[in-house]
Amino acid sequence: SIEVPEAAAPDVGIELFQLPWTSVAQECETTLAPAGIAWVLLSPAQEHIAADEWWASYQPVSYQLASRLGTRDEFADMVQRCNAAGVAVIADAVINHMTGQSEPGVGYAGAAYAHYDYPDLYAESDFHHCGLTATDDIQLYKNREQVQNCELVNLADLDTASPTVQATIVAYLKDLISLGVSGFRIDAAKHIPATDVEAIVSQLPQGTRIMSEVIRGAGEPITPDEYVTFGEVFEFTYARELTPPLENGVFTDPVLSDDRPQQVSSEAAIVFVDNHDTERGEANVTARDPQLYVIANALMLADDYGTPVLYSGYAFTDRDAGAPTDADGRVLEASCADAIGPTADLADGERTCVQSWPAIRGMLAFRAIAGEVPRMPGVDSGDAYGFEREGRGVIAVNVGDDMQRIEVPTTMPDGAYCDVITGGADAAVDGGCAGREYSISSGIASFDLDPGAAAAIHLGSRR
Ligand code: AAO
Repeated sequence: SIEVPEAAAPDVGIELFQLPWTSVAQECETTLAPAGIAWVLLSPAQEHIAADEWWASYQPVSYQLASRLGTRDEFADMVQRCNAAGVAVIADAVINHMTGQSEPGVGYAGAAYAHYDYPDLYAESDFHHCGLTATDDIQLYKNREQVQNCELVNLADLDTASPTVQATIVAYLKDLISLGVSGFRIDAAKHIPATDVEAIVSQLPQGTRIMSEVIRGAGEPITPDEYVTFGEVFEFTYARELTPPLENGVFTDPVLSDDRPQQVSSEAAIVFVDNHDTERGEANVTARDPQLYVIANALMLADDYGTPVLYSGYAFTDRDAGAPTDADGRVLEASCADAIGPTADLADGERTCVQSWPAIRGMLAFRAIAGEVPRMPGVDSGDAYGFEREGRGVIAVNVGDDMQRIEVPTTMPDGAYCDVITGGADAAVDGGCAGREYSISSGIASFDLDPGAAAAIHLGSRR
């Protein structure tokens, strides 16, 4: 018999986009913890403008925890329950700006505001008025001063160098930490000088996890690399390199390439196939194409670069459409406990529930067994591609329109193995396989793959 290595501690996160706190708590207990997901990224928790679009969340009106996603009590209860289940909570910190509303208004939870006036929080002098463009809006991403001092799509831009602004932001973040939050996604971090983010972060308890959203843009002066001295960054280049081969069948092997020059170090990188912005924008592979989406996520989870964050959103035809709400505008609860996707035709507003897909759960189990061993050079065979995590697991995918055979050299023991893509986390059952079966013989793992199929086997999935 062969020895199965101990499963590595979970490291993968998941963005539960626009999911109410009561449902997040339930997911932590019923789907995330059982799947071996380490942390959950929330949508913003603070009070926002009263509007139906999902992006209302990104226009803060006050720092009360009162939003369409739930109350302060519900938030506090959710964080406790997630922590108790072993799932850390990462809050989305919208601290670059307040609203983009030119007219005064009243927020979702009743706070009155004007564009540059948020009573008890910020006044006119706390905001930038860059004076560099006609509208004070960012026009040129190649200009650092514009990106960091002008307004992102009319959103009132906080002067984050100001000590009083920093103190207000720090108090808000500390309030979230006091409720048990482990860290923050820093929204629009590119628009906040790295030195300001660092000054804010340095006032938080040590060990607070920081993930800066800095979209790497061609020819732009501000890069994610400026933000890695005090935390992690979302590495947008990863999906841009991962997904085109899934459409054109031309794979370039990252192991054989020059050290992934367009990417931050593996320790600093949060990687993803898509997120709530890119599924409405640049992403060419999303849950709308379930086969390719499984392949992309499987390759990411099998990789030895970065910390993956999965994305669990909802179907839409209108990119602005918010998640379904009740008459008061509260987002409806949803559960993924019984979802066994992927499903090609979800109705608008229905959740994708990737955390419950057997293929995703199977790959999380694969990743736990692969642990820290390196990714070996890939094998190309027509429109199929595969690679080994040395001695621990092998993955192979077929992105073409024809059946494809691919043979991947491996140091795993010869024998019969159960596929975790079709069989899920518990692929090997009662001497048989829950899904498909593949074999390794004379150090070669062989896969006959249908068009659009993926397969993955690991030391723990031996039949
Ligand atoms: C809404 C309305 C606006 C209105 C505004 C105020 O849509 O018309 O003016 O309210 O009333 C979200 C929504 C916005 C929404 C906003 C506020 O997406 O539509 O505006 O809430 O409600 C930039 C930032 C990045 C930001 C991204 C959307 O750098 O930080 O824009 N993402 C975060 C959130 C996002 C949120 C906000 C920030 C605001 O994740 O959900 O907005 O809190 C280039 C640059 C990027 C730049 C994009 C913008 O990217 O590099 O930095 O992101 O352009 O288009 C290729 C290129 C790449 C390029 C990319 C674009 O890949 O290589 O360089 O394409 O996709």
